[in-house]
Amino acid sequence: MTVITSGSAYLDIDAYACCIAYAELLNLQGVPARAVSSAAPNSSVSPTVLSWGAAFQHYTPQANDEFVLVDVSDFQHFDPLVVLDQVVEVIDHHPGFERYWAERLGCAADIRPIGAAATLVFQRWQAAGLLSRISEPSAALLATAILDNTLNFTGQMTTELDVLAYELLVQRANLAADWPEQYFLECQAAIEVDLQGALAADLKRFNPASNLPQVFAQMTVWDADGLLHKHRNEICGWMAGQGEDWLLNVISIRDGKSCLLAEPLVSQQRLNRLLPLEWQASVAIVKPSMLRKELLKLGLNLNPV
Ligand SMILES: [Mn+2]
Repeated sequence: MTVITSGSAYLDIDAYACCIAYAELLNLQGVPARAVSSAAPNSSVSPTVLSWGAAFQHYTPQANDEFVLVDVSDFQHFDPLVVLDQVVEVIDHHPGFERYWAERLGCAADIRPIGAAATLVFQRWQAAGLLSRISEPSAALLATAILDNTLNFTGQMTTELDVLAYELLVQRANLAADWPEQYFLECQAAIEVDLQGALAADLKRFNPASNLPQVFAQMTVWDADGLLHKHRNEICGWMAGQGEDWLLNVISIRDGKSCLLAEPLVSQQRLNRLLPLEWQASVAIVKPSMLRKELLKLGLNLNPV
């Protein structure tokens, strides 16, 4: 049996889609395969996505199982059910472990900088000439994973290949024209139901040498202005409880911007050294949106005074 699986902490929509759609392709090609995971989906696997009924399968380990890793290549972070020596293929878009896997697996390691791992799985379907036979749920999952991981095609890792894959997949997926908006609104609703959980789930701590605020949270929503209007007090209260130097980066898909929320003056001053910002009521707008890892790059490149 070939087991298609991903990371250990949680499944985002990209990992979720890749497992299911790649297992379907292998089965169609006569290779017995299952999508298996010990991890739970996170808020990017929205209620509508779950309603499509594509599911992971039960798994009883057998000695000669082979493993395919999707959307993960860091061997400290993959699902505990994986037997490292029995990994036969890796499909991923996270940097850092390309050489390790290339030496181990040769061309069976497909790790490339691209918006979504789902785009790489789409390319497998296309190369096999089987795209006309992909199921509706698998096409919809891969398309939604591309939307999410590319921040609706505004993220810096987005490529032409992601755009093309999405165009071809939506034709097979029977998705509504306003699906991107509906999807990101659903994710926002899930965040708003458990705001503190969402803040905690994507919070990183930096030391002062990074030139970033020491507590740095990030979230992706449809409408950042709406979120901040409704929940600003709760957010500020919770963030202040994490430290005296903090920032929340709210990525707003609707308008392709980042809202940086930082109440402490020291945090605003740190950010002012990285890029020109205008603060109004502790919020500064950055357009186009920026990811935390892009701000980190600015901080690390800053020469100490
Ligand atoms: Mn991904």
